[in-house]
This record gives sequence, structure tokens and C-alpha cells, in this order.
Amino acid sequence: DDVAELDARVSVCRACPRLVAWREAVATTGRRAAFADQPYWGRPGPGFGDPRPRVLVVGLAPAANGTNRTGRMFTGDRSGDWIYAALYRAGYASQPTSTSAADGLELRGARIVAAVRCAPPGNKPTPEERATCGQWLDRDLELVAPGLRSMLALGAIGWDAALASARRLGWAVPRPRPRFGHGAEAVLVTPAGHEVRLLGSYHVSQQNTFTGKLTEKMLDEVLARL
Ligand code: DU
Ligand code: SF4
Repeated sequence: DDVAELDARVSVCRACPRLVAWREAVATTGRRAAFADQPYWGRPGPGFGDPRPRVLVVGLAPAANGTNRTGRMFTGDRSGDWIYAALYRAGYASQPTSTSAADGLELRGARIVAAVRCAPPGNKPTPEERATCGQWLDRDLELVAPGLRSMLALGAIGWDAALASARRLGWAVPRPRPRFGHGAEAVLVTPAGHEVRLLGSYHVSQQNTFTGKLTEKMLDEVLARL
């Protein structure tokens, strides 16, 4: 049981009927005009990156025309431009861009997953969908925990998912429950007594990056603390 096997299992998951219907509808009849001539992935986004990461990045969910098109996390959309450029600046990525699953990008020391692994309508998964998909994050955390130093939660949903998984796995989580914010930090302790730092960043979505709520400098400062 390793991350490659986990990713293979995730990528055929059909546990959430509404999300299965949406991901497949977008991939067939709902393609964006600019991509109408491309095959869409139309399945859950498997984890991407180093199979033995020191850093686990936890995003929100695939974009309908991003990961749901290309099959790689944060690939083919504006959010991805931001996170991969930052990972490159911080030394985790072999190139600053991620344009397709075949572009040769590799991550060293980092793996990227999402709280919810299928594209949700309006980028809004339901509480039930978040809870269901949290089981995949549990498996990810269990597998990578021995070598893990920190997690980077992009947005409050990633933050909540990381804390919920840690709790389910019996990790010590501070009380009161750590609150999400840009630059927020919490130290979690695995049952093996190993500390994992959880850091929060505003999500790299356009609504934050276009408006200046999240700047490259702000993102770089959080990555430097991983
Ligand atoms: O074939 P593979 O080495 O298991 O890699 C699968 C996939 O993961 C490929 O797109 C490269 C990527 N990857 C990575 O980004 N960083 C690593 O350290 C190892 C693999
Ligand atoms: Fe499966 Fe997660 Fe997709 Fe739901 S969101 S179908 S649990 S991969």
C-alpha cells in the first residue's frame, strides 16, 4: 500500500453521486469552448508529487476546467499558476508552470492533494461530500506521516479537512481548535510522537490573487516556514 496505489484508487472513486455527475457532465457536454477539442480527465484528481513528501499541500477541490480537464492537481487554471510558481521559488518544483499532466513537472519534497477530489459545482462541496472525501485524506496522511514535517492548507476548507483527518487518525490537535487564517499555525502530534506543523494560507484562487488579498510575497512567506 503506497501513494501510487492510493492515487490509483482515488482516481476511480464514485462515492459522491452529485460530484460524479458534475465532473462527467463538464467533461462531456460542458467543456469550456477554448478546450472543446481536448479530452477531459473527468475523474477525481489524484495526489501529485513526491511519494515521500516532507510537505503536504492540501487544497480545496479540482477546478471544473483545470484538474478535471488535465488530471493533475492545480493544473490548467490560474490557481495552479500561483501555487506552482511559488513551489518553484521555494525549491520544491522542477519548473514554475504546470500546464498538462505530460509537461515533465516533478515535485521534490512536496505532494499536493485536495480536501475534496472531484470538481464541485460552484467550487462548493457540501458538508457531506467533504466528510466522505476526508477518508481519502486520512489514507494520504497515514501513508506520508512518517516523513512529514508540515502541511500547507490552502483556505479554510483545506485547514478544516487537515484537522479533521488528524483527529480521526488519533493525532493530538491543540484545544481550542486552531482557527484558520493566513499564516496561522498549529502543531499536531502523531500517535508515534512525531510533530507535524500545519500552516494556513489564503487560497490561491483568483478571487484572492486578483484582488490582492493574497500576494506572491504573502505566499512565499508562508512557504518559507514549511
Ligand atoms: O512514474 P513515477 O516516478 O511514479 O511518477 C509519477 C508522477 O509523479 C510523475 O508525473 C512525476 C511525479 N513525481 C514527482 O513529481 N516527484 C517525484 O519525486 C516522483 C514522481
Ligand atoms: Fe470520491 Fe472524493 Fe470524488 Fe467524492 S469527492 S467521489 S469521495 S474522490
